[in-house]
Formats: sequence, C-alpha cells, structure tokens
Amino acid sequence: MLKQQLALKSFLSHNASFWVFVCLQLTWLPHPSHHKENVAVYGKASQSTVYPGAFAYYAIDGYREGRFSQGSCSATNNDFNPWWRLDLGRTHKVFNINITNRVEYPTRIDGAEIRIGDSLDNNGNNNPRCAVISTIAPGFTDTFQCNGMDGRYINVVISGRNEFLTLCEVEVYASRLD
Ligand SMILES: [Ca+2]
Repeated sequence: MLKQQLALKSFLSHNASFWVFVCLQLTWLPHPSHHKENVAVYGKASQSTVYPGAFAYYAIDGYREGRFSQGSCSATNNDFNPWWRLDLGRTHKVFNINITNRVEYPTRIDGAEIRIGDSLDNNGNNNPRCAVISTIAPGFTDTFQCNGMDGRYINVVISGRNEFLTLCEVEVYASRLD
C-alpha cells in the first residue's frame, strides 16, 4: 500500500466519529434555502383602506422601489389605526421580515407594529407582536427578527393615531409548517 493510502486510511479510521458527525449534520440540518426564500410574493395582501392607486399588493410585488410615484408602494388613506395584512395561505414559521420605507414622508412608518399569528380577530392586529418599527431611513430596507414565530397572517399596524400606512416592500423569510 502506498504511503499516502496508509496515511489516508489512518486518518479516516482515527476520525471516524468526526465523519459520522459531519454526515449527520448534513442529513439533519434543515436546508438553508428554506429560510432564504421570500414567501411574501406567494401571499395575498389587503389593507384597511386603499389610497387611490396604492394597492396592498404593491408591498409584495418584488420591488423595493421607495419612490411613491413609481407605483410600487402600498398606502392606506389617513385611517385611524391603519393596517396592512399578508395572508400566507397556511401557517409558517417566520424568521425575519424586511420592510422598505417610502422615500417621501419617511416618518409615517414610525411606531408601526409587526404582528404574526393565525387569528383574524381585529383583522389580525391582535396577534403576537414581533417588533415595533421605531424608524426606517427614507427608501431604506430594515430587517426585523421574528425568531420562528408561527403564523399565517403578517400584519403591519399603526395603533393610536391617524396615519397613511405606506409600505414599499415587505419580504417574509419563513418556512412552511407541514
Ligand atoms: Ca414594492
């Protein structure tokens, strides 16, 4: 047997437990792509009211364009407690959510809450809270960690004031619960 073969044989036998460990990890770890797909684009969006031409769907059209005039931002009218909701069709484990703010009037998003769950009570706005958006820079995208919260519905709601709720893109990175 060649020297190299002997060395390899020795390495493999002495490190058998290591290779078993590697194989088990490769087999058992969830495939990373489960978390890397934006599932929002497969959902259905709705909102408390529709500002003329600014449909709820524009927040999940796949474009982060933050200039309102480009027709890729959703907006409600100046509602009291305005909300936007995404229906994923079935319960998902939600890891993180990216929200892209509008370029103009960026402070309108301040204080908005992200809520996730399976209930439609109060239009889904009573579901458990993932995060409160303090502020997002004009036209920027911020990420909010939801750490595997379960839910079919993702709501963004502004409580306690009249506001135009404007969302230029909402991306949801989640795994389907089978
Ligand atoms: Ca958009």
